[in-house]
Amino acid sequence: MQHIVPQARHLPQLLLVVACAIATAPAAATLNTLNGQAPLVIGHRGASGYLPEHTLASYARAIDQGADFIEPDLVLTKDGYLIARHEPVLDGTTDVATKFGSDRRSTRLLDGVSTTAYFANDFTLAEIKTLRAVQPSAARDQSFNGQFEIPTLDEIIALAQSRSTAARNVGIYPELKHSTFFKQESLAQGRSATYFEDALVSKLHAAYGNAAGAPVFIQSFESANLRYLNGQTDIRLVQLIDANDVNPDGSLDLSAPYGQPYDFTVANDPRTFADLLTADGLEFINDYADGIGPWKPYLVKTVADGVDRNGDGALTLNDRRVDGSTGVIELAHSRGLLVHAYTFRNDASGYGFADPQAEIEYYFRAGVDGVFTDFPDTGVAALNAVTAAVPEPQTYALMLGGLALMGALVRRRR
Ligand SMILES: [Ca+2]
Ligand SMILES: [Ca+2]
Repeated sequence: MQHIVPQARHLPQLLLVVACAIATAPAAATLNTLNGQAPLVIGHRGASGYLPEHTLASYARAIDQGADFIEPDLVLTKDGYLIARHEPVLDGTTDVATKFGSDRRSTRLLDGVSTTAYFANDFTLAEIKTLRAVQPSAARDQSFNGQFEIPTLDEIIALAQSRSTAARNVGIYPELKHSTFFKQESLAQGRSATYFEDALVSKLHAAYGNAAGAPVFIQSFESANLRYLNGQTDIRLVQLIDANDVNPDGSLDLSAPYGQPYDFTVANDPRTFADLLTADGLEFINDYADGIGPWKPYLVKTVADGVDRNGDGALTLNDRRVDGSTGVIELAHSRGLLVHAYTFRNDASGYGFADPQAEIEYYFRAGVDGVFTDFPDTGVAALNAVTAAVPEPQTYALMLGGLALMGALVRRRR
């Protein structure tokens, strides 16, 4: 007769198996995120390492690869539509120069820098829809150039919602680009000073409702626009934190225009982005935002100490010595702020890491709540590697159940 329950004579072996399983099980709850949940993989400009950035194809690829959020950068057209481009400047990421004459270029001050270019805000949406995206990085795949339109926010929301299921929400993480610039442009066109922000909130509330639980984060490098939005919406807000460069000793280079929010520059507020990551700065942010989005060298200190760590005969940023957390993640978490770090790329410097997946795993273990990456598949692989080390609660339940069964059989034997 076959026994479903183990026979008593097998007890010593079974007890040994259970004991070994428990002894080899990794330590529980090693995630150091704010809320203990798995960190987010944010598809930066979509899966922009693979396809031209800020196209529906790029966002769809990010979703295919398992990204939790897709990240559109937003700018305004002349006729007031929100479209996805990293900059109001169209030159680098579209074929605009092949379709419109140079008479359509203009010179404007963009965050204090005189810039001559094709500006999105000089073109109607109908004109922009005649453009096609191109891959701005010469080192990346150019074979998709000319295939994809410039998407509107409406189209991006429709994509994210159509790809969401009961089991998986695909969120959007829109960035307001250059709010001070668009404030001036809107006023010049007879619109309200907050037309840009109001247009975004109106679209988001229509699509998701006015709810902190919406699968949406609004992000900006500026601060005044986020403080304004805090009074307009319950949707979560993230203060981005920039710098110009990282110094050999690991400190940040805060040269203009990347050293402080541009609205601070206009308002003669002397605080730098680094100041915003002190205890006082994080208290300030905590008054209006739900999280911070710092450039990654703010979170993990790396030092250029002249050692060729990967032995390839060249000294690169990847060789920098990794000195661990700067304390910013811990300080932000102590204030209840999420930390989403940018940008992780397979084909660019890892600042102390030659292996891009190992770099993301390091940041996940350090406790970041999300990463912006051009290669969402690498982010998902890193997430799987880190969370695989944390046993599921069911595993423990099975182990405890097994032990209880053993105990009962031992008692019956007596
Ligand atoms: Ca962005
Ligand atoms: Ca090297």
